[in-house]
Amino acid sequence: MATANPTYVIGHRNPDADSICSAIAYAAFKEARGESGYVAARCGNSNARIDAILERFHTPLPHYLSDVFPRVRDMMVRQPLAVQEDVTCAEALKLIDRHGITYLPVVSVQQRAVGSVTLAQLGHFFIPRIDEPRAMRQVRTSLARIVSSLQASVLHTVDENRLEDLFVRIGAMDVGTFWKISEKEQIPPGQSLIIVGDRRDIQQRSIEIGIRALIISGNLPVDPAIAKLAKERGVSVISSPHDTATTAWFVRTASTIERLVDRKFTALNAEARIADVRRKFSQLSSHAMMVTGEDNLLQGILTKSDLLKPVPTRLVLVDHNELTQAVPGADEVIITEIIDHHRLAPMTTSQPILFINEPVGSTCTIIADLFRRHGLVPAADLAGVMMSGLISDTLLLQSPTSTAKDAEVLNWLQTHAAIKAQALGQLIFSSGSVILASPADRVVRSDFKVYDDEEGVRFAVSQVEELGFDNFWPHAKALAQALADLRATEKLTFAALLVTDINTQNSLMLVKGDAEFIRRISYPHVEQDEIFELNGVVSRKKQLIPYLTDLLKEMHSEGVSPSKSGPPFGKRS
Ligand SMILES: [Mn+2]
Repeated sequence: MATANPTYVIGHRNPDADSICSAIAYAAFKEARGESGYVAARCGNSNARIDAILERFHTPLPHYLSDVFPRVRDMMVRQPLAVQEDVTCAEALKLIDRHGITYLPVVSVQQRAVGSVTLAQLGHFFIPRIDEPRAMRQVRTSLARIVSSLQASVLHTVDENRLEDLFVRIGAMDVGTFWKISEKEQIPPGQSLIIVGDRRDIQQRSIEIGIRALIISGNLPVDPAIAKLAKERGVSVISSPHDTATTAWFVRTASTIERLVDRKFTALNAEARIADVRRKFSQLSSHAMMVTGEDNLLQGILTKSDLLKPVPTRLVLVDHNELTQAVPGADEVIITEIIDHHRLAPMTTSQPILFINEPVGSTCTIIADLFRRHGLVPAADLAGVMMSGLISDTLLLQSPTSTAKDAEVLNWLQTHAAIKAQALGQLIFSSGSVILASPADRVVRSDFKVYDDEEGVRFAVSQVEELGFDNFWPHAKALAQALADLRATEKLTFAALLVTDINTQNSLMLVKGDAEFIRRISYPHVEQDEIFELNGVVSRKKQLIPYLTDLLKEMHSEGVSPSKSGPPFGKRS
C-alpha cells in the first residue's frame, strides 16, 4: 500500500456484491473529496457474481484482510538504537541520555540479537559494592577505550586495542603500604592500572614491577627519565586531564558493557497479537522486549509505553454494523465511520463517529447519494460498480427492501454509467449459480451472517440467489449436511440457508438446529426434511431476520429458551 497507515473501508465477512461495491465506492468517494489514505478492503473470498461485476467495470478486487488484530509489527519501534557488546558503558550511557531511552538492545556484527542492557543494569555497575572490593576495581576494557573516555594524551602505549581485564588502583599512599595491599588482593602487576599524580617514587616502583599502565592525573608533567624507563620496560603511560578521583570514575566508564548484557531474553515475533503480548508483559519485569525475525535478526523493540499508543489500524465499516459480521479483530482497532442499511446491533465506540444508517435497499444507494449531494460525478466504471451493488441487493428493485430512493439513485447512476440497469441486472443474475459452482460447505458459507439476539442466542442465516430451484434440489441433502456441520463448528442455536429464486421472488429455507425452535416455524414444510417454503420472501434482512427473532422472543417469553450454543442440547422441561 502506498499510504503508511491506511484506513480500510471494509464490508462484512463473506462479502456479497453490495459489500464489495460499497467498499470500492466509499474509498473512491473519500478520494474524490480530497481525503487520502482510504483503501477498499474485504474480509472474505470473491464469488462468481462479484468477479463478473468487477471484470465488467475494470475494477480490481479490494485488498484482502484476513483479520485486523493489532500485531507487534503495528506498534513496535522499528530500527531501534542498538549497540554491540564491545561498546563502553560511557558510550551506552551517552546514547541513553541523548535519546531519552532506558533500554538498549545488544546485537552482533550481523545485527543478531544478543541481549540487552538497561539504565538500571548500568546504574548497578556504578554503585559501590563494599563487600566486593576486587570487583569494584575490575574493568574490562582496552587502553584505547580508556584514552578515549578520558580524552587523555598518550605518552606511550603498548597493544592499546587489546580487550583485557584490568584492576584499577590509586597510588595515594606511602609506597610501602601501597604494595602490601596489592599483594594481599593478589592482583598480578600485568593487570594493574595505577592512577597517580606527581609521585615519582610510586611511578618508578610501578614501572619496575611491570604494571600494565600508569595514568598520570591532572596533566602533571612526567619526568623524562620516568618516561624513558616506561618505554624500556614496555609499560604504557597515559596523561589524564582530570584529577585523580574523576580519572578513576572515567576509567570505570571505559568498561565495555559485555559483562552487563542480559543474555536471557525471549524475543517477540512481529506477527504476534498485541493482546497476547500484553499478557506476556504483565508477567515480565522488563519494560521492553526485542522483536526478532529470521536468524534472530533484530527488527525492533516493543516497550510497555508502545502498548499505550493508539492502534494505527482504522476501519470504515460499510454494509454492516454488527461486530459478529465484521472482520475479526475489528473490536480491537479504531472504527471511524459506519455506512450501513441494516438493523442496528449494539456496538460501543470510544470516540464519536460518523454513522450513516438509512433504511434503503443497498449501501451503494447511500454512497451514490453522497456523490450526488456533494455535486460529484462518478466515473462511468465506478457508477457501474455502484449500480451493481444496488441491483444485486434490491434484486433490480424487486425486493421488498427496495425504496423509492433506490429507484431514483439507480436512475441517476445510469446517466453516468455506460450500461443500462436492465442489461446489468441480466449480467449480474446470470453470473453463475453459487450452488453449481461450489461444494456444499462453501455454498453455506458464501453469504453467511451470524446474529446474536438480546438473550445471547447465536444463529446464522446464509443466502444464495438462484434462477429457479432446479439447481437446489439435487444438492438439498448435501446442503443440509453442510448446514448441520456449520452449526456445530460455529456453535449456533440454529443455522439457516435461504435459497431465493430471483425469477419468482420466492425462497426456500433449509434449517438445522434446535428442534423446539424449528417446530415453531409456521411456514409450510416441503418434504419431510427441514425445508420450508417462504413464498414472497426474498429479503433476509427485512423479512426473514425479523421473523426469526420474533420466534426467539416468543420462546424466551414462554421460558423455553433454545440452547444458547450448539449441540449437545440442555434438557428442557
Ligand atoms: Mn447490503
